[in-house]
Amino acid sequence: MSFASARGGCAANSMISLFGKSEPSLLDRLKQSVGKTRTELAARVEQLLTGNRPVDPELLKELESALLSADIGVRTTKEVLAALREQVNEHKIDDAAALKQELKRQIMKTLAAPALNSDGAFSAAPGAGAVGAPRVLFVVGVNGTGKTTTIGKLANRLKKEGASVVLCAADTFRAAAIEQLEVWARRSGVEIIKQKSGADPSAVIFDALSAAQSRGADVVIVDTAGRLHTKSNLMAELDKMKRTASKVVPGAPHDVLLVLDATTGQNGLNQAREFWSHAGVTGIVLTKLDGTAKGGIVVAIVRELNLPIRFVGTGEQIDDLVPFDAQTYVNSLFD
Ligand SMILES: Nc1nc2c(ncn2[C@@H]2O[C@H](COP(=O)(O)OP(=O)(O)OP(=O)(O)O)[C@@H](O)[C@H]2O)c(=O)[nH]1
Ligand SMILES: [Mg+2]
Repeated sequence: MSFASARGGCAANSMISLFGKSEPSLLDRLKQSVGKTRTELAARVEQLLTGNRPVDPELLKELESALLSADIGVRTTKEVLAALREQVNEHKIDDAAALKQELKRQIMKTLAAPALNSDGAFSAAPGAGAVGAPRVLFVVGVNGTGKTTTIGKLANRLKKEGASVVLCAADTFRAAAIEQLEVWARRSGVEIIKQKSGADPSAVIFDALSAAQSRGADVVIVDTAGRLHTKSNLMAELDKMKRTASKVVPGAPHDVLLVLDATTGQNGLNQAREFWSHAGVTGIVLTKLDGTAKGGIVVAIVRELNLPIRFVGTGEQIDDLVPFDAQTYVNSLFD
């Protein structure tokens, strides 16, 4: 069966495995990428929980400050601590090992929430677009978070899984943005649709989706210009781009991935909030996790925005993109 006749089905399979939880070697890399956070957070927790210290209010207070400093977020930290205090008071936890187990369980519970959420707006289940139409993925975020790099990595993964991918160069604003995407298209061996720098991004999207549609492509990934979440005219532009996409491919975009730079910590939360309300973000890619001790932001994003983390960027190379897995993340932080 050719790709053309398999499209829809092929895209669905690719996306499912992309968003799935396989690839043990990649999971190991997730562990590696949270190394700095682990050193910061787990070392402090470890210090607190060894040496037969009694599990008392003072210890819980210190644990609270360790969680806050890893950017797990005020709200999540409060909730986790309240749950721990309750269990301590009820004498269900009386030693450090039990406390650590419960801490992991509570964080895991928070991270698992969006996956369990039946609200379609948030669960963003990776189904395919209509059979016969390409699945359309928008990649959005503020300047320099790693959007284009992530697109290159993602295109490479999808291509390897047998999908035919078209990249859409809808960042017509930043100098050399189109050339940068072209380099990634060449590296991963996928097609790119572009216009001149300065062109209307919606016009490029129209072209790219029409071309992808007529060529029977499985997936179109749209690179968008970096924009500040506080600039309402730029957020409105995103909306126009989405409307254009849906005119060519009904239901598009099927996914809107927000790329957040993990090193920006809590500011990422504000960005995510604005992009969610203006651009209908369906999932997060958290980049540069390799460069931060604030990897706890993962928990804050999921808890406060109820958005799933789809991928984690673990470096600048083409293979440095790991499907996010909550259990592995928690284990890698504390084990
Ligand atoms: N360490 C590390 N660096 C990354 C990662 N992802 C992207 N980068 C780097 O971040 C820088 C910016 O990446 P781009 O992909 O150009 O970011 P962008 O969001 O497309 O930028 P604009 O289009 O200008 O808004 C580059 O130097 C990338 O190599 C990652 O996961 N880890
Ligand atoms: Mg870019």
